[in-house]
Amino acid sequence: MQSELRTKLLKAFSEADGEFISGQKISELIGCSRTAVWKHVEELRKDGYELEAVRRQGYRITKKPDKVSENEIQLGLKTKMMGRYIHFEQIVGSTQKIAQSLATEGAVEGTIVVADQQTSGRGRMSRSWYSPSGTGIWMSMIIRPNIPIHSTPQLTLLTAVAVVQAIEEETKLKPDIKWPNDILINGKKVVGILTELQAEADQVHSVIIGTGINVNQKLEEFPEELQNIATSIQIETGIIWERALLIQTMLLKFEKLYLLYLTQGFKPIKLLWESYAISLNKEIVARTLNGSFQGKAIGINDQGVLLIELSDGSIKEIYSADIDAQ
Ligand code: BT5
Repeated sequence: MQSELRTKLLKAFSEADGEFISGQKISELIGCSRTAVWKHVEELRKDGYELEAVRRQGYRITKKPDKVSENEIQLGLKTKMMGRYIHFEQIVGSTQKIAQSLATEGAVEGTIVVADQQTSGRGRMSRSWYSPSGTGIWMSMIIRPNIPIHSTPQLTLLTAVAVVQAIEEETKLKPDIKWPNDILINGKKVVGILTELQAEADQVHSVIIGTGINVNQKLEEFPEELQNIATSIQIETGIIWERALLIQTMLLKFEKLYLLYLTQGFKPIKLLWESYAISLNKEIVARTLNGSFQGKAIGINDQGVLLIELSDGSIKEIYSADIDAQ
């Protein structure tokens, strides 16, 4: 955890939104002497921040380091709830696991766990998620919606919409969503989402939503087996992106959609999701634990379940599967 003073200092810069704040004002806001302000500014510089200091105007931050620790995520974060408590670690096994224990210990809704690197990042069905250092967003969010267990898959779809909106807004790329949890750019996977639950009877205690976003990897940096199926935002744009900024935008989009969901239900989210979905109205094969089903993907129902029209005209509901296009 960072010191309380630093949190206050970054909050002050965040509220100034790129404008100068005088040393005097900072010292009042954070309650320390002007010499102490100068010392803290120097510490920020050591951590890779670039600050401009102008006499009689004060200080402003001109560049943040591409790190994903509390400071970088907090500075400029515009949410009310999401990411207001950040648990950052440089290297972890899986952010999901840490989030699970924090949730059990009573972490507040909106808590996020972020790591620079995961050594055993997880996909669905015990698959692994490649999560190298310094290049991606490996994050788990804890939320506590008052919804029945069977509605929780909707949150995976909601998260997918939030991530697509964030990538679109920041990079101008146009990602697609492949049901249920893949986000693709030019047919290759750039994001994976893993939703896990803590529940009892039909009572959801917490939902842990893990999001892995490939941001700055180069193609040759992916393991060979992923090179044909994975991509990163940098590969698609040729530009290095600031991960913390993408996290902030994603958290803001998520928060807006989540509030919409809590007040108006899944309908508005469903419409948005459908506008980004690529697998709809196409012949697909859904590989599930109970076998494969081939047919036309005709949509999702109000629970977020995929509906496939089989060749005999019957409709099959698919709760969890891998989808291949025909
Ligand atoms: C997913 O699973 O796509 C969910 C991935 C969720 C990862 C996040 S990171 C933060 C949080 N902490 C965790 O431990 N997990 C979550 P699934 O649909 O099962 O896809 C897994 C498959 O995607 C693998 O079998 C690989 O084929 C492929 N894959 C693995 N790493 C990848 C990467 N970095 N980029 C693209 N594809 C990848």
